[in-house]
Amino acid sequence: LQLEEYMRAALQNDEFELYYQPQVDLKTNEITKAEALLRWTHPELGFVSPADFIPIAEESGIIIELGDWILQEACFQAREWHEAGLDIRVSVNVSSVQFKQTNLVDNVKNALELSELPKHLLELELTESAVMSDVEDNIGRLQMFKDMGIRIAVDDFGTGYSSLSYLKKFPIDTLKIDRSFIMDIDTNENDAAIVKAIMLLADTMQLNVVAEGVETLEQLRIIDNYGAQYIQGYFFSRPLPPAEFTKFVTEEF
Ligand code: G
Ligand code: G
Ligand code: MN
Ligand code: NA
Repeated sequence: LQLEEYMRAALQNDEFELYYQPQVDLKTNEITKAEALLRWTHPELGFVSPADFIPIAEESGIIIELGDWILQEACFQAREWHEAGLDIRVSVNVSSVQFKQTNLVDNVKNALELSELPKHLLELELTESAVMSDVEDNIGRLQMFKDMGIRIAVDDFGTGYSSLSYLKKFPIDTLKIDRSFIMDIDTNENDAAIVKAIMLLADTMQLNVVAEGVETLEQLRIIDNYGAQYIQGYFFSRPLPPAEFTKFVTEEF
């Protein structure tokens, strides 16, 4: 309950920040996309992990207001990069609670209008489990975003219960392979087989694949060998504050 109050205050006091983790395109060796990741430093508690406070934000409903802030902030940042000649598509995590909310389409439209961000530079990231509950409703919901020209990625792919027959009905663009499958890919044959299977599936369905959580050169080599195009992970970069992200993309990478 205390954390709940702290979160409400944090929204008022601008304690939240977005960091951005680059996704590298191995084909072009360029960074054209970034995942926005929420960071919170409380004046007394210090750094609080989103893994700890997002569930509370969801239970309390604060995620609606917080989610709106995240969307707007990410759109403004991407628009700033766009203005500077840096076209970075920003991928925003949308909680299942936010996704079920009927206002989400309006809020997304609003964020795009206020920021004047070209629509193709926004991607929404939904977990596999969020997408796979209420399948028929979600197909309609996702189609509304598609019709607006926004991209959709399925996060944590492989950890939920994807019915493959449904997957092909979903108007989505990208599968993000969960990092639990990448972690031991060099030693665990099952994980390697799962990653290969996901990539084959994505290829057939003409979806992009992002391999998440690539930390080592060995993991990168294996994934590259499987034909993976997009890589996100500490091997290239941790999530960075906006100014450091700009520097990384333009000077260091
Ligand atoms: O960035 P990090 O690994 O600390 O994130 C931990 C968890 O919090 C991840 O599951 C991630 O998806 C979630 N998370 C981080 N930022 C956001 C955000 O902006 N919105 C939502 N809904 N979840 C987020
Ligand atoms: O659940 P979601 O996929 O949105 O969460 C992404 C989280 O994974 C972020 O919190 C990010 O900090 C974390 N992350 C990104 N790359 C790596 C990595 O290479 N290793 C580890 N351990 N975590 C990572
Ligand atoms: Mn994500
Ligand atoms: Na993930």
